[in-house]
Amino acid sequence: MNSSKTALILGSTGQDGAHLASRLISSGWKVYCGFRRGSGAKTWRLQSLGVLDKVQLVNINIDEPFNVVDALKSIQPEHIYHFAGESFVADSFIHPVTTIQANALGTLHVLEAIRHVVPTAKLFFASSSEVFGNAKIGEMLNEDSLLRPTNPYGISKMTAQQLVRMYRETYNLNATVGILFNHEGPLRGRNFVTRKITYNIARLKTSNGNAFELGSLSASRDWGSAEDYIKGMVASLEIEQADDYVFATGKLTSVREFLGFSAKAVGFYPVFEGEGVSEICIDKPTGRVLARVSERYFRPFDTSARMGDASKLTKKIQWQGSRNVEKIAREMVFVDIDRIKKGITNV
Ligand code: F7E
Repeated sequence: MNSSKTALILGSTGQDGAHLASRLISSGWKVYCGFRRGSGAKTWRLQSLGVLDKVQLVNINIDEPFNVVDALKSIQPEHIYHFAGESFVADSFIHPVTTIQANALGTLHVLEAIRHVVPTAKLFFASSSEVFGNAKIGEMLNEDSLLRPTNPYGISKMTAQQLVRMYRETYNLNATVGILFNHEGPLRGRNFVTRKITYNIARLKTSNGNAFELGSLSASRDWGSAEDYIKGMVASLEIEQADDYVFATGKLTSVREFLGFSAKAVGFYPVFEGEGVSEICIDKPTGRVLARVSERYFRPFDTSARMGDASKLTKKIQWQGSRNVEKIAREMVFVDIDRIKKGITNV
């Protein structure tokens, strides 16, 4: 038990923040959950994991440098996990300035505050596989792969992760970078494609509702489990020396396949007909249309399929995922069915 240790999670109202808070609480940490004013209502994730009344909620806006300084002065955390900022890639094309400000400048504020207030604290910074942009087909990406982001979000994360490395090398901060490939679970927001699919499949299974719309079904991602990745993040901060680590499964799955897994899990028999924007997913025995493609969800430029090589992390902490993508889809769709049955519609 680490009963005397204090952790601060910046950006605690999202999927990762909630899983992390729960994990740290169960290991005896005192946990401060930073959230930005306006996201106060999003404590449903902490609540659903049963930790809302066990953590200290604290209003921290990383856009405000002195707000971070004051928070660190009063909390004096030993471990800081930085998840705060913008996370929806598609929106970053619409809000490039906000994205760069929140993710790049916000991270700089966090680093400066740590350097001046708690220079011996350990930091975990959640970066993203979007820093790699369009990698070569079949290339396994690792900590030394070329960074060539192709959207404002990727550029903001690349800038932030380079700042973290710089503060590690220049000011000797114990700052670790996690380069996280997509990671999913029932606490994902509905704007991300996996949860959009499982929520809608659950809705169609439990009602006579209409088909839903998706963007490119051929888009592929290296999808892992959020809970598994959180386990790895916590373990990575237990390593004495800070470093960079890729979190990934090394396997690609298309949106079409993820839709297939989710639909099959609840007893549909999904088949795909047509091509491109005319492609539809049908439940074969009933002929019911489950999903259609709509150009509305195409991105100005979608990052190509990328796979990560997590062997450095695996070697260091014997880390490995406990769920494959089919299992993740199954777990997510059944949680969504359960929520609908209980009348929980606002998450
Ligand atoms: O899209 C395609 C879409 O929005 C996945 C974030 O955690 O991982 C996440 O970013 C793929 C893309 O995640 C729809 O075009 C098709 O190819 O779930 P997503 P993302 O953009 O990969 C990275 C590593 C992060 O760091 C981010 O913070 O699915 N897709 N149809 C769709 N995507 C959405 N959202 N909606 C659709 O209807």
